[in-house]
Amino acid sequence: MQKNILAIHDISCFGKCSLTVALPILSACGHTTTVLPTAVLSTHTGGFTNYTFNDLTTDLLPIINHWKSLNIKFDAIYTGYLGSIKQIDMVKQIIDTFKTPTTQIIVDPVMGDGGKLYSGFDTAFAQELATLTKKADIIIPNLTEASLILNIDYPTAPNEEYYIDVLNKLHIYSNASVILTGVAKDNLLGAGIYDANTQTTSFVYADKINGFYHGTGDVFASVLTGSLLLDESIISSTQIACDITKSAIEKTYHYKTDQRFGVAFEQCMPMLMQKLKLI
Ligand code: PXL
Repeated sequence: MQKNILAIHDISCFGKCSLTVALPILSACGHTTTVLPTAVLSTHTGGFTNYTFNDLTTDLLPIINHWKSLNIKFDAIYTGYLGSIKQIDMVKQIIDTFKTPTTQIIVDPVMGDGGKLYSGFDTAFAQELATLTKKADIIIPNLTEASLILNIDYPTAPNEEYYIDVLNKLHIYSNASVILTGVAKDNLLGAGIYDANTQTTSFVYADKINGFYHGTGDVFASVLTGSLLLDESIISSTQIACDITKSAIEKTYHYKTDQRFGVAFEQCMPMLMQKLKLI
């Protein structure tokens, strides 16, 4: 039986992030994806100027009211970039409306990277988005988002002890399982995992590839979601997400494209399907 995943993110028309990444990746995993676009932008906000931004907040309730009349059910709700504080509140209502005992709530609290908030967001937005993690079964923050959620300084030289402390604190705050991305160790880059079901902490890594590209967080979170919904374990899903993200960065690094244009994740879809034993 195909799983139906509700993906709530923006559409950045150019630049490969959010829905233009989530939809093809979840499809490659064999899932049905229902989309709820939060905003339409000409590009994402990372490094571009003069981008258009059309907020779709007023469309959200009519769309979900139509779905309610059709009795549509979701196996997972996967949220990413939200455009305003008002939308965060609406997404909480949408989760309350559609969550069944088997619906997995996966929240990527998209608000910043490299120690800085993304363009257009302020600390009031960050504080409100932090509270959305309390509705989640699984959260996928990077270190910047973790610092904002916990209201702590962005670390200069974090070590494993630091990551374990942050994972524990994020779990205590949200009550969710936590996948902390951007965890570095020697020449490796990966993620820390706090599994709320087993109450255990683990780390998975892939080789670190030089270069910073936009949209890698969305590739990671979408692969993770697609894999979890195929009943892969949290550790195996996180390892697959690390491997696919690393491989997409590696391909892009060789192409020498503008870092704002996103990663060549499309070319890693056969590898993803192999890892998930779909082909
Ligand atoms: O990749 C996260 C993301 C999603 N959507 C928009 C963004 C960003 C990051 O910059 O600007 C519009």
